[in-house]
Amino acid sequence: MREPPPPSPLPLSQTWPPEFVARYRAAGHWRGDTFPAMLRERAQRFATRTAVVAGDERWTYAALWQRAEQLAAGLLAHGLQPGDRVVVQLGNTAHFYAVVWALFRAGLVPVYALAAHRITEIAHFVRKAEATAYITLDRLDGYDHRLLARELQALPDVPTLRHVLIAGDAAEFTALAALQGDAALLPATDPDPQSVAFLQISGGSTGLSKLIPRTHDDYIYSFRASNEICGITQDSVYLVALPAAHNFPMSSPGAFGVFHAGGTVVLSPSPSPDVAFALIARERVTDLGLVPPLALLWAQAAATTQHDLSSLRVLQVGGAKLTPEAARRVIAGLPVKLQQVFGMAEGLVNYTRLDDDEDTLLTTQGRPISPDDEVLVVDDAGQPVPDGEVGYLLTRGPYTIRGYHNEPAANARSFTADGFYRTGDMVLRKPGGYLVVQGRAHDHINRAGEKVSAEEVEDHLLAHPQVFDVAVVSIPDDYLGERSCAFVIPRGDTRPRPPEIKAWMRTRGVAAFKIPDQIVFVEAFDITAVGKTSRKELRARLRAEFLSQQDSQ
Ligand code: OOB
Repeated sequence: MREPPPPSPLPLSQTWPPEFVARYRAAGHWRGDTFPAMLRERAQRFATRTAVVAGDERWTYAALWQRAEQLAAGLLAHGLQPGDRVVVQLGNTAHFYAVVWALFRAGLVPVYALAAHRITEIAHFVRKAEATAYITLDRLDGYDHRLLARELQALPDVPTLRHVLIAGDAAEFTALAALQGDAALLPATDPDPQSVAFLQISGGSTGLSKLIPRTHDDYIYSFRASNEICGITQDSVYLVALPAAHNFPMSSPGAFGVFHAGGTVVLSPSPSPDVAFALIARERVTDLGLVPPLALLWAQAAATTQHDLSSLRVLQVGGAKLTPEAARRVIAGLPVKLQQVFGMAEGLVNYTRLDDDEDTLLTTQGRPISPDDEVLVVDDAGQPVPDGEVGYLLTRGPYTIRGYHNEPAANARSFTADGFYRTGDMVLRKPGGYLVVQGRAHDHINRAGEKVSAEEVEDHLLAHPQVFDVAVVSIPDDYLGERSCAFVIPRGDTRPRPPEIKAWMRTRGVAAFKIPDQIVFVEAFDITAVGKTSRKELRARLRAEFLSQQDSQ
């Protein structure tokens, strides 16, 4: 067998210009922290405290570190090399933290996939990251991830992939539990604090998700500062009810904030109140984050629950817009302090502060973490608009990336020449710097916090033999916030049925949340007299027509 090419080293492409590096260091934001050093130090300092609770597993900090060291040594002995990228898909299981801690300890670079991702997304991440390994588990939520691993290995165009490692029953693959460690291989020194620690996944507002390179220094700053804002201490018991691999429950302040403080992270296998309320009562959970539809569901379920929720201190809601009325319902239904969180995996995170007045809490999405977060709200011409007027949000700061990994074309679009990230969000800024999110500039669907690119879904549907053309739009939805609707012009005389199209989409191996919620057949798209229309205009018109028809019914 031909030796696959070695993965190219990850460039330190996220270096901020020297004057910014100097500024962020001088301000004390960047302190030269690294993940392996932080985790080692926490494991010693909080050795006997409980770090992770998941199902029947209950690990102290010392036990988690010991597992991580063993696993790290095993991965290196197995042939992975420091700097290699590793796609990790472990859902909300204790394995997730053991593996991620191990990857940091070994100098390997995690690429965080969501449990919902399927072959199309996983293969894309492996290619873009030039990953050498995929770590997953045997089964999760009724899906056998070894099937996905087999499909991945059979692909002709993932030349860097050499290892598939499985937590649980590994079948023909290597079992994580079977790895034999060799501590001598473990890196003796800590990485450069400004090197890339991991790759996070973007919401993908145009086309496929992009990879977000976050450095040790920048990310650790973001959750250390979040801890102060959110009041996370070693007494915090934080419930991960959203997907653990998502940036919100990972770092805002999330599990890593809690590890930094020496608190306890409790993993919920599902965000449903039935499962989570029992865990809250049993573990005396104090803090957690939810997306708006779940927060509303929880507020309703709390009215009749038998479980004791009195330990709850702060409920964070973010990922999608929480309207003032929804915020009122959440506050009325749950015995807890509400905190709005408006963040993005690319960096910038805004929080309402715990002592904000009720109006701020209900009507804004908070203000940035850092005094060095620069926020610009601009018009179509890129000119700043006055406070109180809606514009495009641009940002730059000590934990906001300067570019996606391996995406020169997208970087030219998504970042200004002076390094501001174009978030794609429309906001208005209030005096005092609080932001109110108004919507998106790009076409994407924020489906209960899961971001779906209209373009990506259209691309899939266009591959269907009976689809002539398609436009995917977001439609307001009482439960999800937004749902996706595909307007389809069929090809030929026989119209496929919507369930057939949905089933076919599933065979494309994409995350289930990308399958259109609704499919509407149309004869033609009403192309204006000019004869040519942008997809953006087309989507906007279809959406407006659909909504006005709904209103008149
Ligand atoms: C979080 O991160 P992503 O990367 O999945 O999505 C970011 C996008 C934002 O650009 C915005 O469009 C939307 O999600 N968003 C919100 C929001 N929070 C996020 N839109 C309205 N109101 C909010 N409160 O979603 C994320 C990352 C860290 C912390 C929290 C959320």
